[in-house]
Amino acid sequence: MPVQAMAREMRSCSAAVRTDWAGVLCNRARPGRGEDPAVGVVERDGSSSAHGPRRRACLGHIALQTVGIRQFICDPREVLNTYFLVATILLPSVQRKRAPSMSVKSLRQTVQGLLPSLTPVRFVAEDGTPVAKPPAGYREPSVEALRDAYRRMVLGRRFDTQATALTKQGRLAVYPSSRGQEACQIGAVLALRPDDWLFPTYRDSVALVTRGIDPVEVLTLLRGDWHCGYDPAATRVAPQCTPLATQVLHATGMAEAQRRKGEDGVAMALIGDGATSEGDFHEALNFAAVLRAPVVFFVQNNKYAISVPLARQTAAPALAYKGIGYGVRSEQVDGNDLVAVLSVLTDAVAHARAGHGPVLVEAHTYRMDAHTNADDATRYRDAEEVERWGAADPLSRLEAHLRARGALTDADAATAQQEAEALAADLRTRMNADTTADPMELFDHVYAEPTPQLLEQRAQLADELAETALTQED
Ligand SMILES: Cc1ncc(C[n+]2csc(CCOP(=O)(O)OP(=O)(O)O)c2C)c(N)n1
Ligand SMILES: [Mg+2]
Repeated sequence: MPVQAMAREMRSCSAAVRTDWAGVLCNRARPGRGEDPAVGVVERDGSSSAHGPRRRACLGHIALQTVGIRQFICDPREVLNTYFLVATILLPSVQRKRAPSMSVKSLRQTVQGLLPSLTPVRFVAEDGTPVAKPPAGYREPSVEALRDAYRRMVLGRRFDTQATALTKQGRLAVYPSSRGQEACQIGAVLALRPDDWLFPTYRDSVALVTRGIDPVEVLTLLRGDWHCGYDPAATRVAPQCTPLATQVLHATGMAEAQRRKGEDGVAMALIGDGATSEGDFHEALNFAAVLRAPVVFFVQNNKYAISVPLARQTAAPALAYKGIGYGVRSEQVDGNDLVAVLSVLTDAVAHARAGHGPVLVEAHTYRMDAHTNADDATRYRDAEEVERWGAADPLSRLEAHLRARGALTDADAATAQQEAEALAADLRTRMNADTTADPMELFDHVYAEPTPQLLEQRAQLADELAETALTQED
């Protein structure tokens, strides 16, 4: 029966019969099989069941479950959309990608192509000297790119210390410092094109400043006076994400959407070491690999998830190995070596942009400050460890490297410092001004249609504000 005729019939059916129709549609999507309403029925709540002699769900049904399509039974148009999705997109791609059985040789090649290097990729040693043997397969960024990165690192570090100071003055509710992670923050942004997407976490404010977002707008969320200070669509930077790992799925979805629209944009998700234990991280990797979505997962392994050290978070030899089980090409890099981070991420972005699929990069770095200003890190790590990592500081390393190459003078360093001081002074001035936010805006844009509870709370706040205004008048 043609699909349009099915839709006409379904409109006049009861919900129970529509449920069966969905099963028929799923079943029809099964390649090489005829219609059989007794097989593979999707229940109204989205769960699966099978009727009849063959008690197994059909391929179309499995595909639907795989892409997370549930609750599609009640509206015939949704059923049709789903039918088209399965029949025209998913099944052909499943059939196309079904791997013929691999020879041991090609299996070995495939696995080797996914594996990260045994030790983190590094170009520059801690004292700024180039490593004896430059990593094979990676291109060193130009001196101009490194000089630009240095300037941005100086600005980023000054922004970070100023933001921490603002928490002490009560001008910022909370600030998660990324001191020590500047090579990651800046390397990530410099590897992207302006039309690529960035999906940051709460710790990635320096990356946002590097992307060119006004520092006051960057801090708006952490100031607590508006939902997101900047325009994600204009900047192609998603709001900073606090629920761990959710942004990794968003990035994958955005990357896949760009691919389907025929655009060559890439999405990069920034993520912490602890968040790689979240289910969302694994789902995103799996989806991205199956769909070959142009997304780069950039893990900043700063050795702690608040107070939980890495050794209590994972038994993996390195977090980069989490990619290969899903078929995601993976790499690990010295996260305090800007030269290496920029080189590896530029390569990863190019790989994703060329349609070769997602890449997972783990950067080995260290969170020099506490988790946030509200945390006391001395309770769970010793000063000796912090001091050891201080010697691997990414900013002084790049500076020493550039000076040794004759690519940075005292005057250049002083100019960058002056610019950083001006940025900090401007940030102080503007953050010290009282905000003009309307408290009633708190309820806007939460849901498309506000819930009764939200309306009640809104009314309560309006009453309280009106009472306060009256008291102040008296
Ligand atoms: C889903 C979820 N669970 C728990 C938390 C609480 N939480 C906030 S930050 C954090 C630690 C995350 O560590 P990591 O991923 O290593 O990132 P880092 O803070 O080190 O950058 C936790 C557990 C959260 N925000 N979201
Ligand atoms: Mg961490």
